[in-house]
Amino acid sequence: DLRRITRALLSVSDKTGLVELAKALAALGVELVSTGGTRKALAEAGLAVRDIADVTGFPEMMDGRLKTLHPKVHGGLLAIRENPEHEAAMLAHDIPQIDLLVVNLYPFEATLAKGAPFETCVENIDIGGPAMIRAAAKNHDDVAVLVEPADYDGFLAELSANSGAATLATRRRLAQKAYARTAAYDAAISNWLAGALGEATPPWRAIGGHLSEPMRYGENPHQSAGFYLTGEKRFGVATARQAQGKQLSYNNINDTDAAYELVAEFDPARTAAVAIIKHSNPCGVAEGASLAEAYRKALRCDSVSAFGGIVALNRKLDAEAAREIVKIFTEVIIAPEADEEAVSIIAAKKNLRLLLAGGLPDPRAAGLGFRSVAGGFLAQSRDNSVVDDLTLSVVTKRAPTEKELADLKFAFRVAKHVKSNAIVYARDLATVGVGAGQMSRVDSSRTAAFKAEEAAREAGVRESFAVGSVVASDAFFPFPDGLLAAASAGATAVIQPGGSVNDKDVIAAADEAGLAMVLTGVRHFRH
Ligand code: 93A
Repeated sequence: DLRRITRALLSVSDKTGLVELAKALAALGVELVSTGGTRKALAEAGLAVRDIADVTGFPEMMDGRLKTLHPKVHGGLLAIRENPEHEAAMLAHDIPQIDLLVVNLYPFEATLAKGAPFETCVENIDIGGPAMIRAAAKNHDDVAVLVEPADYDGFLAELSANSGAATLATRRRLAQKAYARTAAYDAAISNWLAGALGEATPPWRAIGGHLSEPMRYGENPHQSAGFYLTGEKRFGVATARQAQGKQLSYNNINDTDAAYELVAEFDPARTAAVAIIKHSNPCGVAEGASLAEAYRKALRCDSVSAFGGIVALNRKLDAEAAREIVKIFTEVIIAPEADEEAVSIIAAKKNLRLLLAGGLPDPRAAGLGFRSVAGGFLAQSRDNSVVDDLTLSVVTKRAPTEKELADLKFAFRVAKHVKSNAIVYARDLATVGVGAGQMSRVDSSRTAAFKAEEAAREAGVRESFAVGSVVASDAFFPFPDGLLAAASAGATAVIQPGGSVNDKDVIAAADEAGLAMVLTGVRHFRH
């Protein structure tokens, strides 16, 4: 299934990596053919390159609208190599075989983003480029197509490994990518025109989205799945660079996102923070003087569940933290960056995936979230409320101490990222018990208190970690029972949205139990 590349047609707007690619191709004995601007760039670099006009026998015309739209070009891309009839047609009409197409399109999206006038946007609609891309991709049995400079190096590596030939697997993968590109390109043009016509673009259309990678399966092996990118300007799992490890699964991506969005709530300029996630819920979150300290504190919350978890860090991964993390089995690590020593420590664990996101997603950013329902889907704006921006009102006789207040804010920050009903016990800027996803808030309180006892037992400490803790609830306590469960577990202060018709009773119960309670006025349901 190998196809040797003998002739390449290069026609690119984005000339990144072009000369390097062309030099490597020329060194492999590949003949280069190009359109005007691309040919000029290659000739200036001293490469021998044939003008496309020389192939078609037609000059470029109509402001470049006609460059490659010609049977000699499309014949060279579409002809089936081992088909006698196709071969005869090529001979009869002097059609040159093209084995590799390198195209990236007129920058329509970038022109639009710059706010260019209507006519300029129209002129930046590429016709010849997508036509060639689609032709080459259709004929991937014989032809390889590159639509993005990021793919040049990998492709060249394959050619050198196979004495100038590309494998069918690669040609097919590139074909899939090629159609994803032309589909996204046309979607951008159609959305823009819809907008110009005054038609409201539905939010999911405005976001667009193109397939980044087909996945081996979905949440379960009998489900198929794909990972789509929206092009939103956010640092996260979708745009992170994978420094090592095998392909991420559907569940890995979901959990890594949960982990990174959570840890991004902690400003790296203020503190180091670590979140450990299992099944999209945190089983440990902590702040610390260093990432290593934060990790140790987070791990203490539920070291059993942390096994096989996802670890997210809000600062550059350093060697000290890396050494702590590799002590137990972890699926994925995600951080903004990593230093060299940390990378080499992680490298010793072949299967551990390391993702470097380049930055943290802004928790205050606008954006959309989706959920499918039978026959449709729901869209809503992101929950971008951050506890630091809220006015916290003390409603009990006793106000929280400074230490309690710091822990309360910490706990509420975490509760936002726990499946409802969410109850989070925190002490010394670390979670000590998390109750997630229960149908009753009292059950979540009990679960969290139980987890705090377990954590203490694991650590060989007699007294539950809930003693001297604070507690956060993602939504109001409808009755005093949930609150009293927390008090009897040993919590001394409470943070919750408030707003129940029974607030008076709940506050009275808090006063009676000597609790300090603050209300946020904002709810963080997450179902
Ligand atoms: O105006 S086009 O739609 N007509 C064409 O026939 C054509 N052929 C290639 N645009 C066309 N292209 C595009 O020109 C390519 O997709 C590429 O983006 C660009 C490269 O032009 P140059 O080599 O002159 O810089």
